[in-house]
Amino acid sequence: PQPVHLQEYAPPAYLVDDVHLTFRLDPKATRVSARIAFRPNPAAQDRTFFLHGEELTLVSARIDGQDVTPKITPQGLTCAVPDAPFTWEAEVDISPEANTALEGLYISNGMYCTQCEAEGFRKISYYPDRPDVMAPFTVRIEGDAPALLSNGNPADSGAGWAEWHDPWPKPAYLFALVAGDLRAVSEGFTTASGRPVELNVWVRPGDEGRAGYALDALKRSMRWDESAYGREYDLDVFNIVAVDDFNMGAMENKGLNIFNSKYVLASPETATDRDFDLIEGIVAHEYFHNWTGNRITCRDWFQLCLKEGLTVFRDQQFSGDMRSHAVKRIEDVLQLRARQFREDNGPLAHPVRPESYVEINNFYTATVYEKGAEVIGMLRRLVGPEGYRKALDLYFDRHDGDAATIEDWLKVFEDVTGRDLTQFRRWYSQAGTPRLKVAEDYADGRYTLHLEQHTPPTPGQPEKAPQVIPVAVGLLNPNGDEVVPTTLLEMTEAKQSFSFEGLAAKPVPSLLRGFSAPVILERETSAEERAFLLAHDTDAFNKWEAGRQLAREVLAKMTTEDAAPGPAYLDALAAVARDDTLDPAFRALALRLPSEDDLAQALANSGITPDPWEIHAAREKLKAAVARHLAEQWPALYREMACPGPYTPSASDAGRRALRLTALGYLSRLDTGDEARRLYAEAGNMTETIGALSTLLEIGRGEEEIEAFYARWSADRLVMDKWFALQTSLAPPQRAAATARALTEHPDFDWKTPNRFRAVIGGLSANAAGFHDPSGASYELVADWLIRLDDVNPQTAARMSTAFETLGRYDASRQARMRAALERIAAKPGLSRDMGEMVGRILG
Ligand code: DPP
Ligand code: ZN
Repeated sequence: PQPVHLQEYAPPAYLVDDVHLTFRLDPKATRVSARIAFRPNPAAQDRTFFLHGEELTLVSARIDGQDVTPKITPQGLTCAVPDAPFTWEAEVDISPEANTALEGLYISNGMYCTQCEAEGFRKISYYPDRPDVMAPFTVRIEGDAPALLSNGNPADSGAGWAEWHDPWPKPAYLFALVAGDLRAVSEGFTTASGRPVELNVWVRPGDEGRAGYALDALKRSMRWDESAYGREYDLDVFNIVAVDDFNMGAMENKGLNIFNSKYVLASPETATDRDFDLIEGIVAHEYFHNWTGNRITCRDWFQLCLKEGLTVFRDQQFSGDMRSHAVKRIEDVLQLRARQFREDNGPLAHPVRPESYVEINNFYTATVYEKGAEVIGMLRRLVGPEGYRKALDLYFDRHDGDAATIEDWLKVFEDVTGRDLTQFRRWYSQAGTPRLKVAEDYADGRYTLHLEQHTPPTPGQPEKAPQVIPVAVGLLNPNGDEVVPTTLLEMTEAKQSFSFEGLAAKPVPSLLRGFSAPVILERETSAEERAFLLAHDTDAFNKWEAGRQLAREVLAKMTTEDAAPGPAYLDALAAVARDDTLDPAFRALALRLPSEDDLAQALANSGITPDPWEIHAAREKLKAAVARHLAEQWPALYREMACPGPYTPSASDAGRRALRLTALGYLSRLDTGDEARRLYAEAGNMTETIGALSTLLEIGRGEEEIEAFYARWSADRLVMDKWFALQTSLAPPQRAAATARALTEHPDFDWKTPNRFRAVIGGLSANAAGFHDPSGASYELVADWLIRLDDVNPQTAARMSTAFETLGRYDASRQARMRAALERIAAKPGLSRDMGEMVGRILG
């Protein structure tokens, strides 16, 4: 398959003024009739009339009422058309039941549902399926389900049919249809200017009791977007639907968001604090797309970060406002490093705005989303909150109704602030994580930081130019007092120095406060200085970061030299554990060790070949050492952090539970799991149940509890996903492959459901030591299942091939085995375009 290039963008030959669709629903043969008003696009050179269409059976086609015979290919059709506005009518048959790829119209648990982003609409109707063709849609659904839903406002309905009208012009990827036996959990909302809106969360009968939190998160998101961005909702209804079979997290279809049920349904008994947190963030994310994505959409798929980076940034701000900014920032950076830095430093590295792709579904990545959000955070830091708000106001004003580009986006910042963003644009075009090397000197009251930036080569980009790096810095004196508050240094050169005058003593710098740029800081410093910052830094992120760096260095030494953990680290940790002036959620984060994959990444970055089994062993040893060093504190902390009263998912209670469960984790290294077993037996909510169970699994116990959990929850699909994922992700390295294999033979392993597949196979890939079993058993198992899934659901299969993206880090023997597994996938007859591209890029 040929790649598509950003450079080759050409405007659409025909524009659409109006779309009418009628669906006569049937599992095997749904008839879709389309009536579309086209007109030649004056801005286009080309006059070829081409409509995308895949896996459609054309029944009839007419232009202005006259039958026509289009020329059909597997990708779409062409037809001779008038050189003037005309009406196109076509009927096609499609088979939702046969659609296992979950793209287009498909059936999940007897319910009809769609997913059109990025290019699924072409499996529903012949259409110019590209985001720069926007039109109002009217949709009629005929079927015998209690709920018949589409985008926009309800227009009319009767027994067995319903009509919807969406007045806002939209691209086809935002089309949605849902039909099934669904119940609405509803509430009213009035926008700032007084528009009444009906909010509905649609769930399967029996799930009504689990929709409340999503509804509440939706109302808070709507209010927040009004006050933080001045953006109001623009239809009479807002529908959210929960569906069990879904490739992604959720989808922002206009007025009809469709969610993976995992990110909607929650009750204290079945969902963890983490689930509640994710539901809040994802409901907000999809809602915020109404302006950043829907009202202003993307010109083409290369501009995906225009809507995703911005919307992630917005949902991060929202969650920070709802909870704690410090904790949210730490969690976001943890994710960024775990997923995006990993991607950016391997064979799949690509710019935030990619310049070519074979299959766009492969570019819904951590780089486009999370690094895309970091780039916006940097912009905001550079222009300040007021400049940012003004630029956004202009963006909404100037581009409402447009399919826009990154150039449009940056131009509003230039126009509002007068800043030249030419160099800043490199953040969109250069892949790879910049390294920022720091040296310093001090003499006569003058302290100078010498900064040097360098970005390693990435596929297709051997040379990199210097980027604009906002470096937020504060200085502390040796007593721990802050002598220079946070100052923003703007680095633009490859090498640059910044001085601070009038300092009485050599200060301790706190660099890259708040993680002010997505870079890797390289600075030689002592464990004592890190411990000092962990104790004294006023910047919460850097306080945590100091502890993290310390832990990483201790772990690296333990892994490569078999050294014992030094007192600087253990004492600093003890101080954090004891400090009840600190937010419990922050303490929990500070007391947790870096993940095994984080350490592998750090070792690889410093030129050492990581051995996942040695890392695992060292981390276990460190856990035991921390457990012993603070032996007296864990039981007390565990007791004190118990939440009185009934469960609430509030940030403060969740923080206490997180600290309590962290204490339990260490405690269990000393009491062989007695306390965890007690908690498992008594737990009144899923957070504690999972906390106790994972603690037991981590120390190689919990067999009885795993059985009991199954007996209690086997009828609950979302809870069972947890049961599967825990076992594969926490299996001891030697047993991981066998555990996963056994679970794939379990009668409840519904492998065609993406959530279940991800729980088992994704759980194994997330078990760093288990996945990198030196025998290659896990590589083989994952490859077998990716090959199998590829026939059924290429999008999900391809996404999960990223398990192999770290190939280059490891020893020759592991590399050879990973390579063999990938080559076996590559050789599969009929390999999908999705998987072909991924495996090809990973193999290089
Ligand atoms: N656009 C969706 C989201 O990021 C993903 N398909 O919310
Ligand atoms: Zn999104």
